[in-house]
Amino acid sequence: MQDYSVIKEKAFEEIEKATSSAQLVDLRVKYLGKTGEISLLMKNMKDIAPEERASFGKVVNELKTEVESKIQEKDTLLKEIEFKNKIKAESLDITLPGKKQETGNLHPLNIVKNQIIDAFTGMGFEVFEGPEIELDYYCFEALNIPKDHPARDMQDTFYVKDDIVLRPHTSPGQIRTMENKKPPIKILSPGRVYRADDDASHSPMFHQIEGLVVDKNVSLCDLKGLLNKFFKTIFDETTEIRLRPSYFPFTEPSVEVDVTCSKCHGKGCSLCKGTGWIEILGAGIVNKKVLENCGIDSNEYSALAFGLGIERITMIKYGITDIRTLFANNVKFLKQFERR
Ligand code: FA5
Repeated sequence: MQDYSVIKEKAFEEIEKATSSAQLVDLRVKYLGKTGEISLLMKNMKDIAPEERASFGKVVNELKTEVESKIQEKDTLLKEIEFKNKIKAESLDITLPGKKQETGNLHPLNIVKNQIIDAFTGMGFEVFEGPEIELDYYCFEALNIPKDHPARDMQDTFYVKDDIVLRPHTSPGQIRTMENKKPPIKILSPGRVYRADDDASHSPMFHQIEGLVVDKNVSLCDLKGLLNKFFKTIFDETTEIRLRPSYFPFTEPSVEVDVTCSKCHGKGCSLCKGTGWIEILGAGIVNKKVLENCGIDSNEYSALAFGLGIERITMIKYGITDIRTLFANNVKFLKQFERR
């Protein structure tokens, strides 16, 4: 009986002190296993007086049950603690700052291209995009620039083959449209163009937008009115334009169009080299020969055309002084154009 209470006290104390389920497994073996201390008590049965054996057996069995349920109780408690610790270790710390998702934004050239297209589609123009690798015929011949014409040097063209080029302007869009559409025509032809040209204001790859209007009685007045409205929309209401005589083989008369400097508003500054004006595009009344090349009766119809450089307008709008910054992919530079 004495052994009994000593074992019980010791077992309970050790179970109480256990800090893991693994320790409890060891304690179960130590007390209740085949050769465990309580199981060994049973082996003393033969030394017990026969009349006491029944009560001895009962007491040992009770001890077994008590130790077993004590282990069970502690095991449940430890498992609960272990589970809580595991959850705690795996839980998310929602106070940590999140990972920022970087978002892209439109390139300034695309922002301005969209603004230009919006301004013209608002005046009834449709958009037509032609190929960048173009036949010599559409870039030159059909535009009244024959093979031996000195104007071919004007473009500094990249030749792919004798009769295939990287288009040096978007004017082939005029021809491709007039070949496929009957007047009245009002189209814009935006896209990349290529020239062997490279300095702070000229890039070997740049973007133009060609405009073409074919209808009855189209005149230089229509051209001036159209461009006047356009530049007031794209810059601001105070912007004025002026037309200077120029030369393009595909227009007659041809003009160079200037706008009042957006920085000094005509007073003269470094941007406009003191003149108050900035040259912005080439335009004119489409040469009758070009209309005839496309099967359009030049006695019935006349046409106006213009070709503007998107880079130039973007540089003026945002005060960019070197065209190369538009193509350097400097994220800090590009982020300035993020829409807020
Ligand atoms: C032409 O390309 C004519 N096709 C425009 C035209 C269309 C005239 C229809 C008449 C009728 P020009 O070579 O001037 O014209 O170029 C037009 C514009 O493209 C220029 O005003 C300028 O803004 C831009 N540009 C020309 N070369 C470059 C270059 N290397 N880099 C960036 N922009 C350029």
